Amino acid sequence: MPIVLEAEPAPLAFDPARTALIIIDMQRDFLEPGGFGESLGNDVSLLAAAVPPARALLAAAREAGLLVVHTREGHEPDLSDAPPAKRERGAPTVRIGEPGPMGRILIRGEPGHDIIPALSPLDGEPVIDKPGKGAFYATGLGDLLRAGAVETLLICGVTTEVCVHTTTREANDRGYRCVVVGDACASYNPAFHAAGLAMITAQGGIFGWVSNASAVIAALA
Ligand code: C5J
Repeated sequence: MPIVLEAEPAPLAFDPARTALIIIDMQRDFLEPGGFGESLGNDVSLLAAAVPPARALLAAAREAGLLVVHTREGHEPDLSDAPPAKRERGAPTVRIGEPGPMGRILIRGEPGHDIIPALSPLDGEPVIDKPGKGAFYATGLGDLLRAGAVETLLICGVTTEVCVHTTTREANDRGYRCVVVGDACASYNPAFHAAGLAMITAQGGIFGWVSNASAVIAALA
């Protein structure tokens, strides 16, 4: 049965049985000191604001029986899936694959690659490991969503203008209705966060909708 969600630029009717919550890259490497995010010169404390709304959203999605999918950005220990263009870019204090206080930066299996404890996946919830910014590139996410006959995605996580945006754009082009849950997303740059959300709803919702955790929780109740 469709339910109606308050969203911008317009309310959206969706069927919870055909909806997935996708939580993007809420990893220690992005949210905690000593990881990939900090190596790039960012103040990682700016991402903390997204955690309570994302946690509430996750609890409501589980309660409503939605498919919950977690993603993690990271690479194989031999870096075979980390293109030189990504590894060599910029002037980080430590590069992808080098050792840091939470293990090798952005490498699967290292402590920094883990999802933060507040949003830990439950047994059985799919965790998509992705080498890129988008969650569809070089992953099984498309097959997983097709198998669940999913039509609508509720998307949150970090960072708004990078992996959340890339995934939303990929999903939009694949025909999904995408709702970005704004207060459950964050950026190291608040202006980019605001602009990232505004870009989604501009032009009548050029590639999706934006809502907030309370509105989604109310709609699912
Ligand atoms: C970045 C991400 N910002 N998860 N990754 O490199 O947004």
